[in-house]
Amino acid sequence: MKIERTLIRGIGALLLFGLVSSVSAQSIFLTPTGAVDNVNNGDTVSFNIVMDFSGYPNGTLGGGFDINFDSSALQFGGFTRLVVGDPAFGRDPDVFDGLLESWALGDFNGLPTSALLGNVWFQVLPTMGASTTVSTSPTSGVAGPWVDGTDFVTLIPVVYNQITVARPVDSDDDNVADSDDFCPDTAIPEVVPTVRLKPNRWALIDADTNFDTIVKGKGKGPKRGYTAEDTAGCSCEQIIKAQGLGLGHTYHGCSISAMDDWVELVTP
Ligand SMILES: [Ca+2]
Ligand SMILES: [Ca+2]
Repeated sequence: MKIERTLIRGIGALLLFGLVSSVSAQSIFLTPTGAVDNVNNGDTVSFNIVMDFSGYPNGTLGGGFDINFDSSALQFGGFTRLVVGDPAFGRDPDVFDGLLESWALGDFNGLPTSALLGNVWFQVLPTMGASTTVSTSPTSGVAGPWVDGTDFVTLIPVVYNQITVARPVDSDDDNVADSDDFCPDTAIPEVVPTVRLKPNRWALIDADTNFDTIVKGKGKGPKRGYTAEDTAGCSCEQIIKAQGLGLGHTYHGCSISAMDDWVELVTP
């Protein structure tokens, strides 16, 4: 049911945005059903597969294509193939490592000029780097190239596409994605404290994104801690600036109340 709803939403989106008619050359293309530029481990990325031969007056008898992905970045989840044209011509792709080979369709009466062919989905693996791609391409397998719908001989040039799937960008490397980061250009370690860190005061004084403090004598230390994630990507010096805090914080680190106020401010 979920897949069907996704497909129906996909059709609606295509009609709404006129994507089908905006592609001039004959094409078999992927269109993501959700955002693919901000993915994390375990996320599902899903693509509708669309054919658009509206620019080819003779129509097509049919043909096939492949879908390519990097299996070290994406775990193949599954596919749904819709029946388009003569069901006897339709063919499920063979699933290989990094390849769905020879997804095919055809009809002696001609295929529709534009159609949603189905959906394919993957899961983001921890081994994925900053980005990866999923693409359609001419088939390397048993399904043939795209053939003219009138003479059944002429091969039709077809355009394929490639979609980039990317992790969130964290420009200042503070472990908070740009889209969630209240403070760009965070320096770690930061210049605060300019004198020395005091007990119950906080700053990013080493290379990690956990706020540091000191424990006085044999004290137990504060039963708390803050990360750059808690502060929405802001260091003590950036909190001081944003809140207009006094010099004491600059000299000795941000107080617990300054930290708590800020965390509350930035927590949705
Ligand atoms: Ca960041
Ligand atoms: Ca930041």
